[in-house]
Amino acid sequence: MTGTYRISQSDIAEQNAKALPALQEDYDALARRLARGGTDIETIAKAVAGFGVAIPSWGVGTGGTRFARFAGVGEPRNVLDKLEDCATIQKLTRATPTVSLHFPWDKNKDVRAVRQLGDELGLGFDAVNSNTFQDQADQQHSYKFGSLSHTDAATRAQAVAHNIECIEIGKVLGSKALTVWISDGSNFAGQQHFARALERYLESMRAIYAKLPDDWQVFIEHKLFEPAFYSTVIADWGTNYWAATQLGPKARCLVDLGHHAPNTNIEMIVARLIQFGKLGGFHFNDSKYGDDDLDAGSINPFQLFLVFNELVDAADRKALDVAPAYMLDQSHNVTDPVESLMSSAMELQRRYAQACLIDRARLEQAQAENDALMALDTLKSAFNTDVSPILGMARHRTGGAIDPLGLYRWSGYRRHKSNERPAQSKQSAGIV
Ligand SMILES: [Mn+2]
Repeated sequence: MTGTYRISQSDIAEQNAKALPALQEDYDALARRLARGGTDIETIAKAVAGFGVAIPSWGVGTGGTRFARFAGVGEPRNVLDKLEDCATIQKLTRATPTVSLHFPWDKNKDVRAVRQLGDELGLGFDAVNSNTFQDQADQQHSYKFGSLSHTDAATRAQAVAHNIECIEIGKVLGSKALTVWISDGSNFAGQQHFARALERYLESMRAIYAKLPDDWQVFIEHKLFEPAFYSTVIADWGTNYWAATQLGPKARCLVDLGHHAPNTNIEMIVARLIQFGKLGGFHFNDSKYGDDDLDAGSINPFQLFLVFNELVDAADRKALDVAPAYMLDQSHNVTDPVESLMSSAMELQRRYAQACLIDRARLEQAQAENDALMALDTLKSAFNTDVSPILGMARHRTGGAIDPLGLYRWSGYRRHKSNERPAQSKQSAGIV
């Protein structure tokens, strides 16, 4: 069972009342400034209020590296505790209305009870994630040398069956998508036949695809390295696009920002996938070196802004036939996961709001005239605008906290949870 402590709406109202006068003053000043450029602040505030990103259930626990995991206090012990933390993030930020579950990590005897708690907490369920990158205690065949692309047919069949089971669980939850990431690949030149491995993958994916309900999608996630360090079967967006195209209209590509080589032009990958009608969604995070799973926008906020520039541009041009699914995918090793997830969700809102501020006519003109400097200046002037008052006002109007981090710390939520959730000795260790 979940704990009893919850941050109340009256706590939020009480704290917001103190912060509102200053917020209103800043909001009005920004409204006047934006109006000079012909932008109505209310339009942006409404867009921000409608923005939502899914919380990954694995994100509310303390992560870890290959070396160690340093457990936090009051960590969620099961999927129900995780939902409780996700609901807290949503209550304060109003930017995270859904949760993305991961199986078998989030397995519960009673899936309906999970759905019911979600309903009670006002949380929906985004894509379900399968896991064929580690062996479970009760499984017959090992994934040591791969899963959906394994050389052994029985191992592939087991991995396919697991993905189909995820779809079945997702149906009960009300999910509409399955995210598939495989760790399949090789560590030695010659270890794997590139073409045959990809063919085997596609055959497995076809079996999974055939079980997707009509209104579902499957998101394919590519990653260039790790845990396989020489080659991965779905290494890049090109392979991802090819696989999604082979499978059919319900298959789309998922872009995890950390799954590319450093300095890759991710915003252009996003633009390409939009143009080709195959962008499915995102796993937002940030990185300095590889798949670091750092908090979104903590290293390269401008890149995040440029990704949203492509998304807003596509939405304006009506180039998106389906709204991409936004999910966070981060590992929190040194921070309180609730705080990191709140701050990442708000970071996405910030870059989204700024992307909405871009003067598209001015940008288009600069592009037509090959005025490189003015093109960048158009982007930079939006990026340099402090949209904090818009974010705070959007939260206030939707019942969230003007200052989520401040309110969270003031509430002592983590302290309450550390009493309700005694530390468990059998916490899993290592990277997730
Ligand atoms: Mn990911």
